[in-house]
Amino acid sequence: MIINKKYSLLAVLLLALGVLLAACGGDTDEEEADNGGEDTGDNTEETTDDGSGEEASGDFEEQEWIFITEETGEQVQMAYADEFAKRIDEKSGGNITVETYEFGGLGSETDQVVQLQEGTAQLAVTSPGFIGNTVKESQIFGLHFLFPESVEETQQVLNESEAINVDLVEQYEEVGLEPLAFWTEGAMQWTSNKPLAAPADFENFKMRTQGSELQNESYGAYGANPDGYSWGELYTALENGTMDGQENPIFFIADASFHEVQDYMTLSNHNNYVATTTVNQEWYDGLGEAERALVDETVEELQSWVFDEQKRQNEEFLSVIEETTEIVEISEEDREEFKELAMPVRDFYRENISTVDGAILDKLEQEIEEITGE
Ligand code: 6CS
Repeated sequence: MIINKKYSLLAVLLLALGVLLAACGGDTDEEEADNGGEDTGDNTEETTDDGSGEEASGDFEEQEWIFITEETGEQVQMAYADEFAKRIDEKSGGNITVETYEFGGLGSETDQVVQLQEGTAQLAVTSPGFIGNTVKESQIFGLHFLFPESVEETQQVLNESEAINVDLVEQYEEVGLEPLAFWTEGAMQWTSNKPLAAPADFENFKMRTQGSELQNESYGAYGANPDGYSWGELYTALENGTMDGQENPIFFIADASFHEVQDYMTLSNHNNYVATTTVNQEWYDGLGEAERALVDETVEELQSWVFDEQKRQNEEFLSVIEETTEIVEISEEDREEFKELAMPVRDFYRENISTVDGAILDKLEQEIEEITGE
């Protein structure tokens, strides 16, 4: 290798010039340390130890990572993946290329989970509704009125919760996946072909979900007929009446144009859309220390970046929806009724979904209480 040749040359020079070099104060060890390890070709930890990542430039072997998402264009997950790719490119001096794939580029949302497990893709943004059959416990994010109504507080819970960042993470690890960060894409709202303001409005309502058992149970509790659908087919399903309505954050409703084929949007804030930066565990564990530090550092930086990005997109897109779609508000009384109907679904989760007898939910409920003070 070029690097070894360089060292050999240096060694010959040192031997030949020994005393002269010492007299000149030439200390090769010191010089090597002074240049921050540059050009050693060795992925040593010190390259990213200062957290800047900048010194790491040129120290990484050339490689390409595949990052898949469930979204397209500039939607939040894609914006996240592209920003991740940009930062990794900069920090690795162009040696690490992250190839980002939109929804559909490598199959359906559930195909993507398999690809991540098999290592065809190294990184992905996954959603509990689609990964819920693989990591049962992740369905916890499908519970309505569990997380705080405030998106800021929800993100705080996602950042700080031990139930999520330790106990739930272990569940992913059991199936060869490593979740690196949980983040919100914003509060979810209902869109519909008739006003949805009270639980009674859901009677026999054909509600689209991502298909997890818990999501279906949550809408069943209001009297709806829920059914799982890929979002790629959802516009047509809403247009032709196969489905009556769906839930999503505002940016996604507008960008996927669901509002064009729905007459109403209820500001329900019944749940947050939680996305997870997930990687193939074997790949992650096999990374050199410097590369792993680069990934960790970048994921960490992106937590506040993506919070601002989802906020911006959700705020901007609200006015687009308002142009064509009637906005429905829920009264305090009706909201309480929704909450009451949603409570028994927590026991359904404990008894039928959880593989740890609801222990993660028990802990999470306590942590949420501590953060919100309610
Ligand atoms: O509703 C869905 O299926 C999609 N919603 C969002 C916010 N992201 C991707 C997901 O597939």
